[in-house]
Amino acid sequence: MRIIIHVDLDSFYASCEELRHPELMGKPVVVCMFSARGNDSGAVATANYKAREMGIKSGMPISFARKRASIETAFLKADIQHYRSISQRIMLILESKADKFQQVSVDEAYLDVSSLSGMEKAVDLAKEIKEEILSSEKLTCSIGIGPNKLVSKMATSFRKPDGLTPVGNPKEFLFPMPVKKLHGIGPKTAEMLNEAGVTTIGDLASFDAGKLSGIVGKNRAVLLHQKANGIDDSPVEEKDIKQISRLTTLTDNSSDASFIMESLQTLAEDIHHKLEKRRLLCRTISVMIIDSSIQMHTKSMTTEATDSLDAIRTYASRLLAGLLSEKNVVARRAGIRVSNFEARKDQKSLSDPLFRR
Ligand code: DCP
Ligand code: MG
Repeated sequence: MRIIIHVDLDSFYASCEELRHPELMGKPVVVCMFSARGNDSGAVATANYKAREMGIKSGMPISFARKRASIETAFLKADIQHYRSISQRIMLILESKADKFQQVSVDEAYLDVSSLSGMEKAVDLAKEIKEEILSSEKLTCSIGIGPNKLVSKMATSFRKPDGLTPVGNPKEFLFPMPVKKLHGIGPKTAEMLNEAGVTTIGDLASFDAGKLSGIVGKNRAVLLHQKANGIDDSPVEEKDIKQISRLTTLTDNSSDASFIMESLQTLAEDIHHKLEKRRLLCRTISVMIIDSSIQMHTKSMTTEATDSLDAIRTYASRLLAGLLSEKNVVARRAGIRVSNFEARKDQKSLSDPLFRR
């Protein structure tokens, strides 16, 4: 049985803007993608929850949103690069918690955490993730947990913002919902199904296969039947990685190499395990320091290909000492990154599970 966690940040672009413009806190905020034509031509990228209460939402023309907005509503131009850099730091946190990790958009990712064996442990991990994102980036997210990607994503949408929804029994969770809530069913299909008497996902799950094929075509009918029954075998797909990074927040701000290195020990272990699991050797090792103004400082070295824990620790320690002596920085967060990978050339032996297969 798999356990999949789905994470989605709350009103992401708008929350990023609230953070750097504290005067916006508590006010409706609309982040816009203005088109080149100027004026109010363009679409709403997102709105914070306050602005959503007035019916403003993603994709809506900015001119529509202006008509619905109260006088105190702030309309801001989207700054994608800014959101992306925040997203990258959060994705690093998420990736470090998963057996397998797949980012699916700027603010959304799946984590396969099946090795945790048990929903309770997955819920604990989800709480830890929420706390870590809140303490390091001051952002909230919503999390869904289920046996597959479909159910975990629907669980995330179930309670937002700042939600945490574990689903142990997908049928019990899905069946009472209106059929239009099932991912992959657009308004048109929902309408046709409603006309055929299918109003809930439960109705769809037990709807006659022949009749369903008549409405949506044979291939889609099979897929929709599976989805309605909470079945989804699609894997969490890790992309080919270019680097592995781990970052941690220090218990105290510091410029003391041995104090910072203590925190880096577990990160080095994490990276070593990840390299082993992926059968990779790295040639470049970097140490990162983030100071209290979120400025990142790094120092790197390239060496013979390795996955050894000792080597990673030794190089990290050397790089850290070098970085601190070159720059007068006080670290708030610190991390290690390895890159420049090559595949491990294993001796095939009979005890090697890949060889046995
Ligand atoms: N986005 C966009 N245009 C859209 C939808 C989204 O530019 N039509 C951008 C802005 C969002 C970000 O992508 O902040 C993430 O999309 P989500 O669908 O997750 O929306 P939010 O994070 O804004 O809100 P929610 O709290 O519902 O997740
Ligand atoms: Mg979101």
